Amino acid sequence: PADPKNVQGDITIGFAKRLETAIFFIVDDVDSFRKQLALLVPKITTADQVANDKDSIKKHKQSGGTDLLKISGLNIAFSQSGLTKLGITDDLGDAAFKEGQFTDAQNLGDKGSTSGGVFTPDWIPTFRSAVHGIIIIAGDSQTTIDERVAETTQIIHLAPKNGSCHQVLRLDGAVRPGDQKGHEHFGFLDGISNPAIEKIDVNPFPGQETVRQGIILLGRNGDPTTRPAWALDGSFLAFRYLFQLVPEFNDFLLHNAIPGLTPEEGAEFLGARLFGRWKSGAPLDLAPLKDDPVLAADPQRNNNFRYNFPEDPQTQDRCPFAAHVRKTNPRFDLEGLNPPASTEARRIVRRGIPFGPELSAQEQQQNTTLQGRGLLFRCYQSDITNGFQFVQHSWANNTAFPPQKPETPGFDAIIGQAADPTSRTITGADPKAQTTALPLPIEWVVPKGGEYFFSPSIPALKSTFGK
Ligand code: N7H
Repeated sequence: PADPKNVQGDITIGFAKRLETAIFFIVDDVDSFRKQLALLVPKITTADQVANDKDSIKKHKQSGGTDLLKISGLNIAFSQSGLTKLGITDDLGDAAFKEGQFTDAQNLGDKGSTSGGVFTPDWIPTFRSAVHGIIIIAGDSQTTIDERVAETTQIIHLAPKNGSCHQVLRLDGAVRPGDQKGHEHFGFLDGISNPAIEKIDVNPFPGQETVRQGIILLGRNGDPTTRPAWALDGSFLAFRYLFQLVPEFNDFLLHNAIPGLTPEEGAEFLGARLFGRWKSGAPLDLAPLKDDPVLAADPQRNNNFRYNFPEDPQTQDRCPFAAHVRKTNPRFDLEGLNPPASTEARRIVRRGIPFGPELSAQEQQQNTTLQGRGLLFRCYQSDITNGFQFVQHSWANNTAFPPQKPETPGFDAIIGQAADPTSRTITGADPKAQTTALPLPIEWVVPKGGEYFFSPSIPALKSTFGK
């Protein structure tokens, strides 16, 4: 198994964070970049360190501490164009990584225009041309982030010009304020369900699937492909710059509120049906009719469900087939197939953070987004073609998934993308009218960029990347 001292900490454990900054860079001078990178490697936060940090936070809280401990994290990853620039020519064996996300955008369902047979997604300019790498800096406060950004910039000469590399974009994310902590901008609690990794997350919560290390780390047991030796204990990072149209989504919920309840309750219920969890995080499979905040807050119960209540697999009584969490992790839906299939190869570990301001009064009144907000989505896996790409393309965007159901499930209402965005529908939104296809008039999650990166192990950063 992997030594946690060798693995970058964002992958297997995930940074403790209140704020997070992503710096996208281009390498200018390969020789000096590799030298500077060698100096940065000792500063990179390993899985071992993140585990210790999280332990310290726990102990601090247990002993009554209410202030935030000063904690920070630093990780780095490279795109295929970055590897090429550095002269690293080995094929990492992942088709999606190799072609890059810009080339994959149409396949993912992103919108754009075609000219002369070439598709260009409606992304911000930075992601329409090459980005060589990403530096992720997490911290407890703006001061901590600023200090680490300054230190990193100085070590690797991340200069506007004449340096070894330069920054092309900086994106800042933050945990939302007050009682919205941990909730993303639509208001739903995120980060409840991630797979446990064998021999790393040794005490999984009930219902948490344990995957072999090679589902997340290259070269370990379960990795489907033979990789170059230096890729061992690295992981592919899929980054997506996802905007969310929050007032428009809320307006849709109110106008399509599930009947038989007050408009507010009907809207809340519809939102929960589209996600598969209530805003609190309580899963519909266990709390199908009303929210249960106690269940939501209980890690022993809030992930312990499989969509296999005796009456459930073939009805949408409890949870729509195409609810976001069911589409992206169908649990028993695949095991219950004839022949059964496994979800293991499709599991990803998610590490996102919201960006952008809270809703303004004006936006709420006008039901219109005036300021950009959304999710800096990241996930890790040993194979993007099997992981993120598959989940987005073949599950979320595929109306017939999960298969062999009495009604066509429809699109993942949250992230499913259609060639014609006005054509999306979902069945089962109203539990009393399960065959009715509810039109989803717009896509409320709008990708504006992204890239696929490879996050190398510490030994690889020392020997193959730095010098
Ligand atoms: Fe989703 N959200 O914050 O509202 N997601 N997601 N996601 N997502 C999940 O169970 C959300 C996106 C997965 O194991 C929850 O942890 C939003 C993409 C997977 O049962 C919530 C966006 C992809 C799971 C959200 C977004 C995924 C999951 C419930 C975009 C992959 C675990 C909390 C802006 C292609 C499912 C939880 C499981 C859960 C939200 C994007 C995948 C609330 C807003 C692009 C695998």
